[in-house]
Amino acid sequence: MARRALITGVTGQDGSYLSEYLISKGYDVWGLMRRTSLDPLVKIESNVREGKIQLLYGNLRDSATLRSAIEESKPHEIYNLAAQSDVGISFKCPDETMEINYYGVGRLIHEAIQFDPKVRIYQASTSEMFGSTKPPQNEGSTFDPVSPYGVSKLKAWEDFVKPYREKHGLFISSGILFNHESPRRGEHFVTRKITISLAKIKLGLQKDFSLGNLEARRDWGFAGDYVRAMHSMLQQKKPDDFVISTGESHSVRDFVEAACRELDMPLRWKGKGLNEVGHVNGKTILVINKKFYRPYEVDFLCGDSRKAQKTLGWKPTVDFDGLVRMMVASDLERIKKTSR
Ligand code: F7E
Repeated sequence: MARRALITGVTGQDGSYLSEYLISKGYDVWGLMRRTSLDPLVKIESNVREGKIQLLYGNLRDSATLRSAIEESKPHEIYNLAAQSDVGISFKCPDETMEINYYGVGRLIHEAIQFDPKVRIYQASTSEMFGSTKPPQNEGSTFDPVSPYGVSKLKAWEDFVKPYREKHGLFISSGILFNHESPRRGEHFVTRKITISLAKIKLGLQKDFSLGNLEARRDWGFAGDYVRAMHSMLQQKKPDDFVISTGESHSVRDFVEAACRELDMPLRWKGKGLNEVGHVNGKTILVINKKFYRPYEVDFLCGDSRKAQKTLGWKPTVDFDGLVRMMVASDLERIKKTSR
């Protein structure tokens, strides 16, 4: 009999890659999605059409919907990928962030174990939990979040994941995932904002764009690699926490420069701080806007994923340059097609 997985947040970047990976492994995949007025299915459309993902309407804010989704899908494994995942927005909407990322986790775990205490649960933790802790960050590092998003994820781990696992013997693993990107990344995250804007500028469809802090450093990996680690965590003998990262850290500025190189755009920087601009062939293509700065910033993330490499046998297959190349090529191609 096929194993059954229920994925919350199935319509997002990670949900789409994970559902494809689990389908390729012979799973029956069920996805929980929120009702919204937009069409959120673009990333998983063909698998839904072909009946490879069964969709259930539900919401981490609503226990009754979680209960019925779990009763219907009867999962062996639950992957909790749904979240208010925008760190910048979390400063503006701290209550909503907490409601989904903290209370939502409590509701889901509670309903899941009522249904079957042996169900295996994956919780999406995040490098934002490390906050201002110095790199390299690993499972033994101190957590010191600086955003409502980081706090909500850390609280969920402290109050639900760790105690349910250690005191009640439940199988709940958490992946402390560092930034993971792809051509399917949401358009408001910095990497995708850069690749879309530069592709449009290259094609003459846009003049310039704005960014905030160029000096923040992130450990950016490929989301397609990271979902393999999520699955592997639930196949282990014991539940645990694992850092998933590439071990390579770059600044936002480095990302802009690498994307410009891919597009053969000779970028020059001029000025300083809020007055800095990026020029290409004498034209300003990039300006700094205070509005994209955060009240508190995580300055430097670089993960040490040796535990995952040793225990899960997991390794990333895409490095920084490969990731930038993949994202730039995909946006350039897509925008060329749609602007014809
Ligand atoms: O920002 C800086 C910004 O929004 C990256 C989420 O998936 O990864 C993600 O969180 C950096 C920050 O991702 C702009 O200040 C500059 O330093 O792409 P981001 P994030 O905040 O690191 C973690 C692991 C998660 O768990 C989260 O859910 O880029 N930055 N200028 C900008 N960021 C944005 N979004 N827009 C700008 O214009």
